[in-house]
Amino acid sequence: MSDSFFQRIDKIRYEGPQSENPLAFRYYDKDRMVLGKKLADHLRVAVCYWHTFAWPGSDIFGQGTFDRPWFKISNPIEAAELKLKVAFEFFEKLGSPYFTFHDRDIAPEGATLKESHSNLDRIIAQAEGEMKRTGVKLLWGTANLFSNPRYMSGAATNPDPEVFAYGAAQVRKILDITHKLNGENYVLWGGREGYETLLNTDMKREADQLGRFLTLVAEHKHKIGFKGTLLLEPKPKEPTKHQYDYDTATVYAFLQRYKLDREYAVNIEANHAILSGHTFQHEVAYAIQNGVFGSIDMNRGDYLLGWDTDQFPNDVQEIALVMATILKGGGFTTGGMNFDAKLRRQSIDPEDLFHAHIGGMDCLARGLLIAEKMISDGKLEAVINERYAGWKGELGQKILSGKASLAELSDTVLEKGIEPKARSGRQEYLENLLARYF
Ligand code: XUL
Ligand code: CO
Repeated sequence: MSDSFFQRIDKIRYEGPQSENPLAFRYYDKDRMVLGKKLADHLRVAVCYWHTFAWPGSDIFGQGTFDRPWFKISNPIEAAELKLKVAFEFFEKLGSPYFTFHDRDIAPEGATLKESHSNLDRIIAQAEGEMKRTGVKLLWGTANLFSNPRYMSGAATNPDPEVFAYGAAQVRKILDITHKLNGENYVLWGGREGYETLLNTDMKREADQLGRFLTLVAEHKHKIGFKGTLLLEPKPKEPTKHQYDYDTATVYAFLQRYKLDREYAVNIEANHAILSGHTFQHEVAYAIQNGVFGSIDMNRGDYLLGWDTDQFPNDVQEIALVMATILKGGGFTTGGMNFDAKLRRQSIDPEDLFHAHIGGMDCLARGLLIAEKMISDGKLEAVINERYAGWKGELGQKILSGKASLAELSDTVLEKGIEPKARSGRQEYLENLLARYF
């Protein structure tokens, strides 16, 4: 492929931590066995289409900075075809087992929905060929229900039912396509399902509309026999001032209220977690403990900025804690680690896309290997077990099993003269213990 976009780059290989080669993996050793499973099968890495190939490097103050040949082609179908070729060249050279896309990233929107559908059919036929040729699989598909002006007041939560129906038509099409491509999940992110002001918003009505929409999607999933997982992606704000899918706890309560908690799991994004005032690990742990953990949108935010900067992850300690939480929860089933991450707009060279993903994959691999050590030696776990040990005793069991009333507990405390002794939470000891793994 001498005329290829990434012609200066060969297939990225694992060379080990000593390597000085910036275009090699130092930790992502895909076949290495970790707790009985290959490293790559733990991480299930995906490259996203939108930031990597569709975004031109623009921001609210400036135009695109990336010089990509497909941005210069005036025929949008031809541009999509070139973009597809380059995307698969990238997945292949990087060695990412999965990719993810929105309908409008992969094929251009037409003048009518019919035209948009036929554009998709044409490009998806080629994507199928590329997937077969390379063995790269689809982690999830999704619909863009937020860019077109018709969605400015939301899709499912729009005051106009015609917009709801249009969004439903878009989701039906891309869910069918995701099924056809053997996608392992389908994602719904409520891009503009929220509000700017309650002066013009009936929040209760909008929640019912969203519940209806998600029910229709679940029904369609079963009708077509799609076996993948439906995922909702929480985010507290941006683009709207208040998004309804605020965080995992909010989404879980919503799902229960509309009897959808068995139909949907969550796709947790690291940057969205911190925007909602939680740590990334908190969101993952909350989802696991409630049985709705699905997948990860892997990136990082900037603690000084209040918006979604979508940077590539580089904090090994954070990833190790998250990986340990995921491993203890049983690991991914259909989910994986999708890099919903983008270059900085000054990183204009094709190589920068590789540096970003190589660094991200190495960070995940390193975090996984550290999590393996944490879990295998069990030192952190032992402190937690010891801290709650009282609940295994007679009193603890009596309380938990519901066998003691409030009055009986009161009598017990008074009769036995119970005066609890405070015990240290040992946070600094534990932080020092944690530091030893790095
Ligand atoms: C936006 C975001 C989306 C979803 C898919 O913040 O994360 O790209 O992941 O629509
Ligand atoms: Co995301």
